[in-house]
Amino acid sequence: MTLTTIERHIIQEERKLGPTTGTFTNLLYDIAVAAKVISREVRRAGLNDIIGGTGDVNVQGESVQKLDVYSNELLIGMLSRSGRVCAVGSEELPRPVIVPEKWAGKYVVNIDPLDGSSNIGVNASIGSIFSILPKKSDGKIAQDTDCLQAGSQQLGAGYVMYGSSTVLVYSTGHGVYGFTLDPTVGEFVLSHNQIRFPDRCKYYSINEGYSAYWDAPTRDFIAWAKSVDKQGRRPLSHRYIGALVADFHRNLIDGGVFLYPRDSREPQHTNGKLRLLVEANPIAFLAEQAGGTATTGTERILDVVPSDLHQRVPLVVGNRAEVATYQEFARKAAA
Ligand code: FDP
Repeated sequence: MTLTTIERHIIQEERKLGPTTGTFTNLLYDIAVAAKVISREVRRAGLNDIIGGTGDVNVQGESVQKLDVYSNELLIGMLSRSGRVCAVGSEELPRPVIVPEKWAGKYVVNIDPLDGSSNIGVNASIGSIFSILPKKSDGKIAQDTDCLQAGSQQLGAGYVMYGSSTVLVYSTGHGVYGFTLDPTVGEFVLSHNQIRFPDRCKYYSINEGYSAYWDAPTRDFIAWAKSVDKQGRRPLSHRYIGALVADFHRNLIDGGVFLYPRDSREPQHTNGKLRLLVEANPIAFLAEQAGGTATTGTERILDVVPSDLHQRVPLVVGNRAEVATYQEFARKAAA
């Protein structure tokens, strides 16, 4: 019996690229270790004093949860002292953490340390998201702008979902792989080899509560998703957990489209809600690697050129054919 642990898998994948220094392998492994620690805290939530808010508000104007702070500090601590990373952009911090010269490595990592924080207090699924980029600026010390790269520049991306089990899904541009944490041995073990969106799209995921604020392409798409077709492909079923990682993961495994479109709520949501660098880009990278698509409606997510660490972007991601239908509605609305 062969057990493929995440460490072994990452090394095997890196070997396919020829001789390497192993730095990238170790970086992914650092993230996996941090994920195990966060998973432990999540599993003990309720027993330890980690549920609830800190009383602070983050740069997004959202109330900061204790688990957000814990995950953010843990990931930043692990990445910035590894010698492999020169800058870390985090959803929780106004500016990137620039690693001092003696620790500075060649990779940049953007993170959403704890996604779906509104689910923490009710024991529903939450996640961590990461995006790995090359250092772009000259010199040993990174610049803030190193974090501001288009998603097409990503060398790897992934997420950890703390759900009924803890699952780590990642891609380095050669397919998507999923690992389940075996709590009895403390290892992430390969459980989902070469993940692809199934041909059949079963679900659509959107916060229907905001339908009064939707624009025409979203209204048209959701009406289409609910309509009956003769081949029996529609209506799609509706599922929405309210944590991007969990909603995306379900759609990736079972087939589906996730939407957080722009809407008319001023001022935050006129460009959607989700963050380009720490949410949309890594999720779009995984979606494309799994045979799906991710768009703003009019532009490929991975081509959006960022201008701000906390830039928001409309996101429609999932099965290729159904996302194309959304794009068609967007084209019609613009004509
Ligand atoms: P949360 O605010 O709970 O952290 O980006 C954050 C996010 O969750 C996503 O994970 C989720 O998909 C979305 O926001 C949910 O937003 P709504 O509550 O507006 O539907």
